[in-house]
Amino acid sequence: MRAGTGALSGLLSAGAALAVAELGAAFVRPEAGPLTAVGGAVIDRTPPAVKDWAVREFGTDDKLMLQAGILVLLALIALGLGGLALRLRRTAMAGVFAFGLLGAFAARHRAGAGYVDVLPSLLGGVAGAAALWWLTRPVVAVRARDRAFDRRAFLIAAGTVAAGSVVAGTAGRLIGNGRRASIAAFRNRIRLPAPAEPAPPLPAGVDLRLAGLSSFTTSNSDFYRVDTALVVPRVDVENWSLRIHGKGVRTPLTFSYHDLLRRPLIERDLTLTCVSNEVGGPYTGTARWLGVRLADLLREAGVRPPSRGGPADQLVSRSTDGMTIGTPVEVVMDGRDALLAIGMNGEPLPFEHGYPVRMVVPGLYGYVSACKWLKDLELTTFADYDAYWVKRTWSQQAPIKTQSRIDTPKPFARLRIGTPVPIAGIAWAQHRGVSAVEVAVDGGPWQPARLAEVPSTDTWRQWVWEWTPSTPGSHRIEVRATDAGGAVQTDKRVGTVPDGATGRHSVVVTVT
Ligand SMILES: Nc1nc2c(c(=O)[nH]1)N[C@H]1C(S)=C(S)[C@@H](COP(=O)(O)O)O[C@H]1N2
Ligand SMILES: [Mo]
Repeated sequence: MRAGTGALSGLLSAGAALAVAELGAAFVRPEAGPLTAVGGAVIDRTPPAVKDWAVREFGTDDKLMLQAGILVLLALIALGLGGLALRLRRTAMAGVFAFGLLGAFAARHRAGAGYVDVLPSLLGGVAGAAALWWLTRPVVAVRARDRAFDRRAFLIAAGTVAAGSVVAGTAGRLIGNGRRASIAAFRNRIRLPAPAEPAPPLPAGVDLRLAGLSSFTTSNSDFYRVDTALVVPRVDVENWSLRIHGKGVRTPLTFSYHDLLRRPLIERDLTLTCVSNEVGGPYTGTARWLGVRLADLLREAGVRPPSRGGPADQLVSRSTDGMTIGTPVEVVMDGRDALLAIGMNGEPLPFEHGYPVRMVVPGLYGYVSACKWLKDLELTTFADYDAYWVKRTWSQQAPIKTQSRIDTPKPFARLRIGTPVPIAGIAWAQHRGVSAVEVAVDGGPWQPARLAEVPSTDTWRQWVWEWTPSTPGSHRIEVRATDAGGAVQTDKRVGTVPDGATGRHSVVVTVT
């Protein structure tokens, strides 16, 4: 009975603390909520190998798992503090408040946080401690005055705290959702201008249209998502601007969203790939991006590339959620289609993919080029500054490595002897281009695959090779690509850290 009272008091107090804090965060900003702030701090401190494992194991649900983990841990601690409160009430109250302090500390150290960001967690801590004080009153009264336990008083306190938490939590949700909905409504009303330079029409043969083969263009809903954001930022463009400044900038520039929309826009089909993609993995996609040529903006700001005497060799992009990404200035200004993208497959960037503005640079992995929710571009040097992932053991420079993937047949597919089947997939070596793909069965001779058309060297390329199985049993099908420079994709297996996986994808099938 007593233990139950303590446990329930602990849980209810923790619930009250969280609910009040989340209500406060609805007024301050979503990132100031303790769950988001602490979760973000955990993500930033997670060793790359563990992060890689989580992305692999849980995919896009990795963040959900993290928050569930934090909640379970909090519940366990709350149970402990509730028990403690029966004997050491003040200590337990201080314990609850300490968690408020922890949340406040995490919130204060999030990117872009101000002093107000500590308020939600502090208020939550006070509310939690007060709830614990009230809930444990009947128990304390028993000890102090040798009276029977006042069950009625406890139930009233418990009911009130629970109801209050639900009201506060719901109000926080509603306010937050209202703000998110109004930003979504704004995004829905945006009419993207026609491009000054439309994408070259896709050649008729870009898509082999085979069952099981990735389509040439990836829809926005199918496009992979990799980022550290616990809540997908919903940027209010009326309070947003993009700044260009730093070393070697003659004229610092600031653009509003509308400034960018008014500029000449170019449209390009580009393939984006994540460095965390394992051999054969899913973290790559191709979209038609609409945006401003980044090199034009840099030239307007007076930036020169290092090869023409510019003092800055690194362009650091910063997002509204505190991500930093470092890209070689030389690459951005070498004439390739490096974009500040505002459109993706005919619509404003989806929130998940960086609305209102993101970078896309053909030929580089996303973590060194593709900053989403962009708000700041700073010219600096690689010697002076390490961006987010570089501080976490990834390489400063990371051009795309040549890769190929078998999309069909799937592993362990059953094939019929004597019946031809298409072996098909995609290969990529952005900005160099793919010039050949070959397939080998059971380590036999390499057979040339037929390549689909491509609009440029900046996209992946579909390929197909027809195979007629002639012997029953298990067979291993392997693929390799050759880039336009004639370099054959290596079979040497390396992991994703520090600059991208290598090795060859293969699929084992059963022939009967
Ligand atoms: N703000 C922000 N931008 C980011 C990231 C991030 O974590 N935060 N991740 C980068 C990485 S690692 C990749 S691979 C691409 C993925 O872009 P996508 O989610 O639109 O596919 O975004 C890049 N831009
Ligand atoms: Mo990535």
